[in-house]
Amino acid sequence: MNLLYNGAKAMKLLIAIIQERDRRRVEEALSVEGFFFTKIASTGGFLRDGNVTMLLGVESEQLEQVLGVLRESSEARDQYVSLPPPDVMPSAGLMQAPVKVTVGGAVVFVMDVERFERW
Ligand code: 2BA
Repeated sequence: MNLLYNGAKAMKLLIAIIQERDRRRVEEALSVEGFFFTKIASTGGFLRDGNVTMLLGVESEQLEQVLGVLRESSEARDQYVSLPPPDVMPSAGLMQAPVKVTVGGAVVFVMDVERFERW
């Protein structure tokens, strides 16, 4: 990898939300490919499960490569959730059927980086 700092090359910032179960595989794959990343422990607002949010600064020309690494190392899964949560609506019914939701893969936001400094 040839990451030039201090605004020498156009960069993208990815915010990638990864399922906790894929975390290790994603980290290893990114490291093998030489990508820098920062992990933030996070929680999905809907399922309230732990996930991990990664910040990745990459050269613009590496965007498809890093997306490919994320795609190959994380997988979508079905999870079941009871709606509404019993603590929110205790009288909603005793035997409410769980609802199936498909959780990524990864959820990735890609942004242009106006300027990058490192010292
Ligand atoms: P959660 O909020 O726990 O959502 C888990 C999964 O539940 C979502 O999978 C989606 O399939 C479903 N889901 C979420 N909100 C829903 C709703 N209001 N109604 C019906 N189904 C809903 P993903 O879309 O793969 O999202 C995985 C995780 O990525 C989310 O966990 C959340 O932490 C994050 N995320 C997804 N979209 C986001 C967004 N637009 N902004 C910020 N974070 C997002």
